[in-house]
Amino acid sequence: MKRVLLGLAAIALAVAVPLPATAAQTHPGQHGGRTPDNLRELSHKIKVYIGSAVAVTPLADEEDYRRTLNREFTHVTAENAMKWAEVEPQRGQYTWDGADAVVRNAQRNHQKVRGHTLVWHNQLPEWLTTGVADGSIDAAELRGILRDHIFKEAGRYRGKIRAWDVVNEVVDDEGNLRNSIWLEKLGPGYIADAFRWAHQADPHAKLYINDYNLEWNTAKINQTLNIVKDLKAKRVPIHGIGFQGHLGIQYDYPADFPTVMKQFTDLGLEAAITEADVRMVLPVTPEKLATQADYYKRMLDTCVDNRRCVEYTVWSFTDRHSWVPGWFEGEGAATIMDENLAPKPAYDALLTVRR
Ligand code: 9MR
Repeated sequence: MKRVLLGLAAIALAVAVPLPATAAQTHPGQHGGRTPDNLRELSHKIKVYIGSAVAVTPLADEEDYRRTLNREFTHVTAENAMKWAEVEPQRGQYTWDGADAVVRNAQRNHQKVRGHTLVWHNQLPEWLTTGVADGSIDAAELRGILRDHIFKEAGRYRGKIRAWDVVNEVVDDEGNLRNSIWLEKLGPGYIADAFRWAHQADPHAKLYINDYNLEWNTAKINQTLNIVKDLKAKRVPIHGIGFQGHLGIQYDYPADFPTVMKQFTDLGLEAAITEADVRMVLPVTPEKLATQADYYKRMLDTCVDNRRCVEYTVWSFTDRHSWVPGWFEGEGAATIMDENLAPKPAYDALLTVRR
């Protein structure tokens, strides 16, 4: 039905005949208003950016993937293309092609961009981790390397990135600062340094701290709140809190999430759900898809109900390209569209969300 309507709309536009109002009002929404035809329309209606992670290869090679991405979303995040190992695989040799392609496609399609990510413990280039491990890169040099990296990358995309994940996953599940080369060699001050450098490199970008399990893990929540308070007390430029939103229906929905989000936004931060997906133990059943739809919708409700939550990004929009099956044995089907890009119940549930 939706596709028929879209087809009709395209024909109507082509011959410059306005669609009769009734044709657009065939799906009454739950609060009486018309249900949006797609996520882009929803995004405008609820005034929350709706984003997706983008993978570079399908963006280049798969016409239907590209078309769906550009029709449905008002925000994008490069799933891997902006990570350090991708952009500087050999020391001093930069490969921006993938990241550039994501940004260029976004600009052409009026999508905002989340930069992901400047400082992380994963997907670091081999030359860097090896150099630190064998001692050929000492702490002073490492600090300079991190600074250069942030200035290079955030500087390259200056003015083109709405928000940067400056630091990603810097707290572990026990609530300690994560043990990484950054903490070990540079001490906890690397976090403030990273935000200051990113701000100098791109003064208008919103600068985020981003993490997983932050929707519910109390130890992680408290440590992250402390980091934010400490940075704010030191007048370090931090503007946003990113909740990755990687959920699974075999676990209870994190019902405290709205309260947790408020704890952060009460500190003056804006909020985003940055990597939403909802995995399940296979096989797929209608009941599991219904639960998944409910989890996706509740996350978006949480964002819409908090005035400071500005973005809801899914970590890929199709089961054809999702990190989940490769990481969790026997699990999958975590996204809002199936392998053929057919909308799943989760997609339809998102369209019913209202402010
Ligand atoms: O989806 C990404 C996958 O393709 C990569 O192999 C993986 C490598 O660590 O990273 C995945 O994305 C992660 C994101 O960058 C940070 N939060 C967790 C995401 C899922 O692992």
